Amino acid sequence: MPGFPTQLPAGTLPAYGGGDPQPQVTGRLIQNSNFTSDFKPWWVNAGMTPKVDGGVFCVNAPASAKPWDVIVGHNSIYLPKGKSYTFRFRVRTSENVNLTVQVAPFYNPSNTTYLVKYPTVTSGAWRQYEYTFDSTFSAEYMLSQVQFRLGGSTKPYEFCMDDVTLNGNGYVYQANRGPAVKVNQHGYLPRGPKRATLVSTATSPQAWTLRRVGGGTVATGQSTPAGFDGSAGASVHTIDFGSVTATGRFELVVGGQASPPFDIRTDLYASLRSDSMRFFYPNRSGIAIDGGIAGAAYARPAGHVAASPNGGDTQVPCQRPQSFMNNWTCDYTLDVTGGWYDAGDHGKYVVNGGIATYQLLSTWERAVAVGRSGPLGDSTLAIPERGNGVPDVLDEARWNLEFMLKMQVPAGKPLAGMVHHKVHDESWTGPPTLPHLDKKARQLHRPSTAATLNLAAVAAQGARVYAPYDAAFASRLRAAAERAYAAALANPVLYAPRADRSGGGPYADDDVTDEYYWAATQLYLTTSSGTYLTALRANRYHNPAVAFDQNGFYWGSMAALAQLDLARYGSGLSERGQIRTWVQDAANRLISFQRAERFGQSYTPTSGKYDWGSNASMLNNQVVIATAYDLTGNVAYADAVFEAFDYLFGRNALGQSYVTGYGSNDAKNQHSRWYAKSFDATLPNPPVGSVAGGPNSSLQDPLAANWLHGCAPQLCYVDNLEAWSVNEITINWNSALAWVSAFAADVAPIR
Ligand SMILES: [Ca+2]
Ligand SMILES: [Ca+2]
Ligand SMILES: [Ca+2]
Repeated sequence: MPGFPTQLPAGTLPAYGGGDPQPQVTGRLIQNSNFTSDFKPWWVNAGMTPKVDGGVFCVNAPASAKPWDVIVGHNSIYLPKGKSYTFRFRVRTSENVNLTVQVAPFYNPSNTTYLVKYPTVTSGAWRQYEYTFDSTFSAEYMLSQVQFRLGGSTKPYEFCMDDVTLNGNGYVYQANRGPAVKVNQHGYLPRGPKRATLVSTATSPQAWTLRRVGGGTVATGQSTPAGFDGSAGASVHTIDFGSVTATGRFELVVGGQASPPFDIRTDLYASLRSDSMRFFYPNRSGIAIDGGIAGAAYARPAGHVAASPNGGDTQVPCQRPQSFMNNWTCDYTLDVTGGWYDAGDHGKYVVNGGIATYQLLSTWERAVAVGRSGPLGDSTLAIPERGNGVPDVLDEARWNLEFMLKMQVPAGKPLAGMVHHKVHDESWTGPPTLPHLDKKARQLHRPSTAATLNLAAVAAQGARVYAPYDAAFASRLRAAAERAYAAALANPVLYAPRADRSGGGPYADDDVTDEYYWAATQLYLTTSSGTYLTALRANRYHNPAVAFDQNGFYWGSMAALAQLDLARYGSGLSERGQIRTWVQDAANRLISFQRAERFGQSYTPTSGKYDWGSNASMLNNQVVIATAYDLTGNVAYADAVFEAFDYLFGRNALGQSYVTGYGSNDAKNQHSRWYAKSFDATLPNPPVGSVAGGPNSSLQDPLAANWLHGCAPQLCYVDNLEAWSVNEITINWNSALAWVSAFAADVAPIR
């Protein structure tokens, strides 16, 4: 075997915390019963403002027609089936009123209730109530909600409550982690690395057998005890069966327990190269999705076009003045139809659209550079632009690049040349909501320096990539890129506020030095202009060991991508040799951590906590390592990329494959308003090839916070649509999967 990279730094792992999840249910079905300081997580409608005073929750309920016109509610209550509950509370009202009190499913199209009572409350004094009910549904658990319906009173009145408790058993989630032998459920390459991880407290080596599914033994060996793994919260052994080169379908057996089956074959990644791009077409905005192309289950009318309930994205006004952005607004509307929906909602964001578009273009640019562009050419993807003479990956990327161009502020207007940060609904919708049924008003958000530099970078890259296919488009892109870059220089610190999060994520980024580096790099690579060369050389990221971060690059941290492209394509740079060394050093460092990890993961977060989208961080680290392979031909880098796929395809503490349609226990209930089969059986799961964000130690959604509290990093995941902080899908994560899959498909046959 050719040599491993030499002089690896020591791969010291961080102190991973946590262990088995400890569901936070006992006594906490109502998370705020006493109102000692705050009213959250209770919510209200009808424009009311709750106040907590003297340990009591109060609101002024307006006069209204129907009980449900005025509601005080509490979400995120997970009830198991077949249990008994007692609901107690005290209320005081300033008028005699009839209340409706109910416990019901959160998603409740048929108006089911487990408890519904209509107490008549006499004004003035505190009244105590107590009701019992049973959870009589057939599902294993139900996400439920408590409501006090205060509407239907002819007079406005004050409603106060306290000591609100719901006693009974909460739902206790227990993951089925599958067999103790964790393998890459998709498969291994005949000549690639082949390792598995055994979860076991045994201190001595354990005998393993590799056998053909339905056949005989192919190899045997002994595991290597590897100690306690903090990322998994468990003691583990590693198993190396790399000497096996036989092809077929196999299982690995330890102590009589068989792993999930897996393949050993060379063409493992050929289908993933195109499947990983299936996510984009059904996520397009502004075009009807053709079931004959995307698959019948994905057919839907065009979203956010003129015929849409909210008028779509044809004439979108600016956000109404908000204090957190100095009351900025504008006097124009823009047609910002098209583009991709960012994730499982209907928002369209320039910064994560930017990295996603860039990564698709980069997939193509790399393939051309290494002489393997054929499998990404025309008529290779399931998109409407098959057969138009243009490589399909460029057709798909153009759908979003055209949208990004539309987000640029027109000439003659304030901040002309800058780019609006995002467009989305004024408040959040809930799942399921298909794009063409979205009723909420759309708004353009204030331009940002980050979004402007994203357009500069991606349009500059596009100008060289599209030039052989559409010279007019290429020159339009170059002009937009130069105009954006100049506008960013004139408005260098216009940051997106963190508070701008109603109806869409803020995508805040207060360091745009890396975006300047990326934009100057792309403009230089396209134009060869000394102006951009001087700018990129002056950037603080143009130095050893600062552009790369072991946590992985992402939409807010782009310096690594600039340096990878300078290493590949910066042939005019006198320092290109040094830059290539910087890339290799970054890859070597990642590999040193990967070898210290016990599940093959190319992700070792400095904090010891897995981030939101940890799988994408892992994939983006694979991009760095893959680039080192392209620069050097050292097969150790290719093998590190392949081994990192082990983790993503099931060699992890949960035995979970994170790519839909790949592996026997694959993620398929990712958070989405239209790939929402678990909410509505007539809707599909996400397309084959969709990667879930994956374990996230911070558990920001209510389901994950309830079910997974205390989890070791790898255990902070559940394949549930409601668990959006661990199970999202996004364009900028699937673009990473697409890039690495194309690399793997190219390199696997020559490994
Ligand atoms: Ca109280
Ligand atoms: Ca095409
Ligand atoms: Ca940044």
